[in-house]
Amino acid sequence: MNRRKFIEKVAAAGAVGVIPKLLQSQLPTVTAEAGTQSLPIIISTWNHGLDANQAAVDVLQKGGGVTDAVEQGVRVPEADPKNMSVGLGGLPDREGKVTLDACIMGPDGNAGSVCFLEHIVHPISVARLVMDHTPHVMLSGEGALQFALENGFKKENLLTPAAEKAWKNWLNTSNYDPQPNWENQPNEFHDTIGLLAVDKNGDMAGACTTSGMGFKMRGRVGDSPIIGAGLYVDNEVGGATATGMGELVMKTLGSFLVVELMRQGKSPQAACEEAVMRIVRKLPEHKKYQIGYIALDKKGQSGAFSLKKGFNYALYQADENLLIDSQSYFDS
Ligand code: SD4
Repeated sequence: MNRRKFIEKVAAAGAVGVIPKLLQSQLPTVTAEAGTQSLPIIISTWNHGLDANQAAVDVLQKGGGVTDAVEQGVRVPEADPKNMSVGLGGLPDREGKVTLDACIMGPDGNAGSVCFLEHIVHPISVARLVMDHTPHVMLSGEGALQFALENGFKKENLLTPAAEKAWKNWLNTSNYDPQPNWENQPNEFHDTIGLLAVDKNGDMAGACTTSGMGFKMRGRVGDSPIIGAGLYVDNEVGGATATGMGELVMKTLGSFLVVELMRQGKSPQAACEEAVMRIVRKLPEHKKYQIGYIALDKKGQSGAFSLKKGFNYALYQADENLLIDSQSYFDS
C-alpha cells in the first residue's frame, strides 16, 4: 500500500473511533462483528503495532506458525532504540536501570514469561524459550538473565542516550506520576505492545512485551508478564491483552476476564468494555490513569476499549493494516 493510501485509511479509521463520554448504561453495542472474518487477523496495541503486525503477517505468509508470528511481530518494537517503552531504549526505573517484562501464549495453552529482566534486547524470545524448554511458566531477574545467557542471548546495554537523558531529567523532581498516554507521543514514546493473532486455521497465540512504567521502583513488575493480566489466550475462545497502568489490570486480572466474558458469549468489543467497567466500578484511582484492552476471538472478530481517549491499535484484516482509535469510557 502506498503511503498516501495508507494515511487516508488511517484518517478514515480514526474518524469513526471517537465517541462522547459513555455512561455505564450507554455502552455501545458493536454490530460489525457477526460472522466469521477472513483469516488471518492480527491486532496489536498502539501505533508501533502497524510494523509489528506486518512482521507477524510475513511469518504467516511464509508458512510459519502462529506462535512464531506473534513472537516475531513484537520483536520489531523491542529492537527499535527509538521506542522508549519496549526493549532496547526503554525508559529505566528510578535507579537508571532498564528492566523488561514479557510473556507469550500459544494455541496449545502453553505459556512462558520473564519479568525484571535486564540486558536482553528480546525478552519475548526468552519467554518463548521458558515456554518451550522449561517445566516453568515464569523466570525473573537474575535467574531469567542467567537462563538467557546460557541459551545464547547476548548481554547488552539497553539504556540509550535518549532514555538516560529522560531519566536524568526525571531525577530533578523524582516524582512518580504517570500520566494517561504519556508514553504515546509520536516518534518518541509509545507504550507496551500486546499482539494477538489468529491464523488461517483458526489457531491463536499472543505476545506482550514492555519496559514497564518509566521511573518505577526498582523491582516493580507490571501486568505485562503476568499470564491472565497483561495477556491471555485460550484457543477455544480467543485472546486479550492490556496496556496502561498495570496495577489496575493486575487487580482485576483483566485479560483473563476479557477471555472469560467472551467464553460466556460476549463479543470481543463488549468483553473489553466490561473489563474497563470493572476497573471503573472497583478502583477509584482509575480516574488518573489509562487502561486499554484489545481482544480477538477465534472467528476473527475483534474489539478494543480504553478508559481514556487516546488509545489506538493496529488491526491487520483482509490484507489491510490500519491504525484505529479506540472507543473510550471518558471523552478525554
Ligand atoms: C506496565 N502495562 O508495566 C505496563 C505499561 C504500559 O503503556 O502498558 N504502558 O504497567
